Amino acid sequence: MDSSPSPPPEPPASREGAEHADRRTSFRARVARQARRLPAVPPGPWRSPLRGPWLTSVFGAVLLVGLPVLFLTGLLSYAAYNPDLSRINDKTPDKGLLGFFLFPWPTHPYWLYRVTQGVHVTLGIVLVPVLLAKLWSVVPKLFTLPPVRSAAHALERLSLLLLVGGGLFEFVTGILNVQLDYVFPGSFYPLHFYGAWVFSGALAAHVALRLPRTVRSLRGRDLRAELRTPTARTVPEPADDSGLVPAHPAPPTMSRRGALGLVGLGSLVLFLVTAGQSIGGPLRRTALLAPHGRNPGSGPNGFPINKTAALARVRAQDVGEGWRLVVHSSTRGRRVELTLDEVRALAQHTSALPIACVEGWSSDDQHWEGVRLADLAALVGHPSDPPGVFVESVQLAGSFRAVALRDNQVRDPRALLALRVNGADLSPDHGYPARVIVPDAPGVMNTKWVHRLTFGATTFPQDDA
Ligand SMILES: Nc1nc2c(c(=O)[nH]1)N[C@H]1C(S)=C(S)[C@@H](COP(=O)(O)O)O[C@H]1N2
Ligand SMILES: [Mo]
Repeated sequence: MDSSPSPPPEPPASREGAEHADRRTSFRARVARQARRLPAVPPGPWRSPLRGPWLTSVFGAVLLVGLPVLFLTGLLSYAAYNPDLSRINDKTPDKGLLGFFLFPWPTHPYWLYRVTQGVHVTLGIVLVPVLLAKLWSVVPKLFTLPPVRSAAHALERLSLLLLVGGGLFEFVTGILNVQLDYVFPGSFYPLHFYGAWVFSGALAAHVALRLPRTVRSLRGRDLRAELRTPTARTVPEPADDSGLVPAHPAPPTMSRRGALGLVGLGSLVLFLVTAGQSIGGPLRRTALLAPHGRNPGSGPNGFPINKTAALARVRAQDVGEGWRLVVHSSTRGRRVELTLDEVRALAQHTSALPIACVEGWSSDDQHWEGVRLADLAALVGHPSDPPGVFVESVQLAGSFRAVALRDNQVRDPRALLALRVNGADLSPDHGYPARVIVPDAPGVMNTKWVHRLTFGATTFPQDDA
């Protein structure tokens, strides 16, 4: 290696001057200058010349916008389950004070949950490359030695552990749940919910500590100039105390433009192969990553199916000739039992509503036809202002076989016990002979293979206290 030291360049007079100097200085001269300024340390494993506070701050700024949206849409998804209504709906019974934000989920606009949960899942997937890039950019800090230097340092390390661990945990549990279809049946909700609070707490602390520095780093370099800088002119960021800029940088194999482009392209590709499952229409075919959304078949029942009748172990004899709808009022003490023909003889109404699953996929609006929940309430003594209803399916086991609906959901004239969809009987997989469909409710509230409705109850009538 040629090691004749070149004289250090003139100190630049202004920031613009510094940038010009940056661009003129050759990589080797820059490395030599940096090496002289820093204490002699062995090269170490983290030598990418791209690492530095600016690059980290760019990824950080994207996450700073995206993560709060993920957190808020996630909390909305919890509220949409109406967990305060019934322990049957409540997937996080030990949440205590963390349930402070819950509110009765509205039925207007009917597409709200479709949008909030579509955003939650799509954004979560799209942010994965940014999260990984951010972790890559700070990886030297994650492995500093000695691991703990003082009490304050220990606290900082602990908060980093919660931040990095919490972030990875949230992304991994969320994606596994979407991709593998309820891998943690009941337990996903508490895991993801408590994880979100831990992660968001650590994130808030991290942002409070780092925001000023992030803003300074972002101001210190011009993004547009960076996007014009090719690999050949890519030099390390100025050495500082951030611990990110390598003391002994390796020659660049990629520009910052290239790194940002790679991450952006990764996110774009993930967006393109995911978003179709929530946007629907012809774009549904593009949702290559969507477990349910992509190929829903054709015909009136050609929209995505979450659990088939076989998977839910629905027995043929329970949805055949012998099927009866039991409608009951726990407060009026009235009970009627109807055959399918008798349900068909009640006033039939239509409403156009989507199925919007917590997993992020949703169907386009389907044309449902059936009996209003409010009319069924009237049948058992609630002619006006009906209470909520407890809905049970013929399914013998599984966490989605029963659900409690609120009074606002029962009272909405678009809320139906549907018998038909798009002009045909429900298919066995979509809940034949009867299913609930409620505007703006998460998919899970739209119980299929319904056989009993208990107005005024919020749990199984037998074990009502
Ligand atoms: N009885 C019963 N109803 C159910 C389910 C179930 O597993 N069992 N799955 C729910 C979930 S999670 C969703 S997203 C919707 C999906 O309805 P679809 O399969 O007709 O699209 O049904 C809901 N109704
Ligand atoms: Mo669902």
